Amino acid sequence: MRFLTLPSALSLLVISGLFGAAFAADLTVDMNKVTADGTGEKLGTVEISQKQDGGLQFKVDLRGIPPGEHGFHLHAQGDCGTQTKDGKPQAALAAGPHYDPDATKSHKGPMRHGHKGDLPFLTATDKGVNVVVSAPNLSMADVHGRALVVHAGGDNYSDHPENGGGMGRIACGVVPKG
Ligand SMILES: [Cu+2]
Repeated sequence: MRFLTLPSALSLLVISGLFGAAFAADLTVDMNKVTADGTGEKLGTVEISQKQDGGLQFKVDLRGIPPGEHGFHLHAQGDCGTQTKDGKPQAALAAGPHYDPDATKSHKGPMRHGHKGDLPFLTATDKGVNVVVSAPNLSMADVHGRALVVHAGGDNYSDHPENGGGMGRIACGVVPKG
């Protein structure tokens, strides 16, 4: 057995310290199933952290999500309640539209200048979703008191079809106020 020299032991400590800082969640959001009947069981969590090089990181851990691609966005209102549209109750419609503080009215995905709340779409396997995604345009001040929403359909990062094709809302979580 070979012992670590003092300098290499110290550099290991520094490296683990850096990783600790990079992956420590600043905020944890509980995500619940949403249907036209209202809010259902907890499906998992999203841990949000500030990235060292700017932007935010979202560690998404969800079960009970159908396999395939799902649109994922920050919506403007911190409310996952049902709201009626065209005479029918709609899951989590109270979360409002995609967060769009610059009023671009344009859905372009996380890397371009449109809705600031556009996040990378999630890909679920038969085990659910367990990924880390980044949004370079967002800061912690943007997310507080808003809602994270997962959609039934995918996201092509354009306005055709509307909002990238995500359709209905299947999971939702209110981001705590700071
Ligand atoms: Cu959305």
